[in-house]
Amino acid sequence: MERYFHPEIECAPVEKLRAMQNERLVKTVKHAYENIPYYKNLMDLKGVKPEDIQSVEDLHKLPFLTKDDLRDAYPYGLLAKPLKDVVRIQSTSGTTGRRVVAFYTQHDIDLWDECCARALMAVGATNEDVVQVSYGYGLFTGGPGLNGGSHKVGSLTLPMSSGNTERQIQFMCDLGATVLCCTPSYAAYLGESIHERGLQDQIKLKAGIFGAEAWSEEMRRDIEQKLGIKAYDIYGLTEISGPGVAFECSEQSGMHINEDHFIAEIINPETGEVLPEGEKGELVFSCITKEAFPLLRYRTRDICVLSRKKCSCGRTLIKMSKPMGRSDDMLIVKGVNVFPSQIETVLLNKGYPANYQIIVSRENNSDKLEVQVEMMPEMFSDTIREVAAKEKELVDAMKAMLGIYAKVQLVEPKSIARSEGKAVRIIDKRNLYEN
Ligand code: DLL
Repeated sequence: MERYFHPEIECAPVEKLRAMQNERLVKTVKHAYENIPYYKNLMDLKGVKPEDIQSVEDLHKLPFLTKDDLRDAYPYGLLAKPLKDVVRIQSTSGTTGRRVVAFYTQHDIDLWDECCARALMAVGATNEDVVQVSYGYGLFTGGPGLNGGSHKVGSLTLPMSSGNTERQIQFMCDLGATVLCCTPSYAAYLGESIHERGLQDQIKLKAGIFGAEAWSEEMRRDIEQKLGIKAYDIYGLTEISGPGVAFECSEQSGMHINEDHFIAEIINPETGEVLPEGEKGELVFSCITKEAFPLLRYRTRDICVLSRKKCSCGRTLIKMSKPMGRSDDMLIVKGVNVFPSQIETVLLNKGYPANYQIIVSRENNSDKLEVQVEMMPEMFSDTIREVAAKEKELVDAMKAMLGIYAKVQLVEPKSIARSEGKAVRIIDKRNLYEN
């Protein structure tokens, strides 16, 4: 039996949803224009006034927002509420320039929790379930988001956070966890670890909600088989709230977008032109219920397809495909967002030329990041020990910049292939996206 957290919305006639979106969009544009000087300026530059936006049809008139705007306006420049009304921040990894800080009023947290509650109920969770949340807690949105959703459903919530696999498995067995929330790579790793310990029979899991990084259908089958569960996808990003912007239902083919809170568009990433439903392009979101951080036409850089085809679960909310790639060069390694420019900054700061290559692979369901850097010619006569010390210095600097370990290998000068056009900086061997 299909379960819904808010059936009147999730299964509402499309016209009803559209009317709700129109009303909320008009309100949010006015709110953003009046309370965010940075955004008012962008609208003024484009010659758009709040009155020009009367419905979703007018959305295309608004300027786009990008990560660069978030950087320019860091930290408070896109905040639409006085600090006294704001109760929380969440953030992505990365150093100041790349870090995204999102703000929430209590109302914003409540609606985010509801989005996650919808995702949990869509995989069958009820107040009789035991939900193990093994996403990271803290600044990352994964833990707090699913934690809030689980509370809303009334499930017993295990706020495990990530890591400490031994303890994860012990709690899972002892407390009889029935729903697992974590990254797909960690789910696969947990599955393997449970098998290694011969504990399959003690696991009561029936479903899992996995997202925050790309994963293939093959990986889904692997996780389902190892953990004896149904594995569902969940999508979101810090800028827009966190997990629960979209979630999978029993059909397991694409994720329903919570359209009463977020309007989705697909654009051509080169030209910014809005593409018709069914065409592949970059996903753009407008938040229409948020108070503190109501981003409008935010470019996610995720490439996907939208579809309003009838879904067997009964929901009428539009669906997005699994992301099929990115329109920028961001990598997600061990769930952490990594930009090649951060790696380049470390190298340049340490005096290395920008001749490097980033190699990402996955071994035993765990991501490995390696950076090959050309030595400076004068290092050529260094002893092995001296080279190792320089590699260690770079490893430490990368760790400080990225927050994760990257193996660094110093290679001979001129040994990294030069390209005639755009440098090929990234070799991603993981084949994450299925096109
Ligand atoms: O990853 C929020 C989240 C937490 C989603 C837990 C799902 C579960 P960020 O760290 O801001 O937020 O990273 C957002 O991660 O633009 C996508 O590129 C990628 N991403 C998120 N979910 C998926 C998914 C969280 N299901 C960025 N499949 C997004 C593929 C995903 N990529």
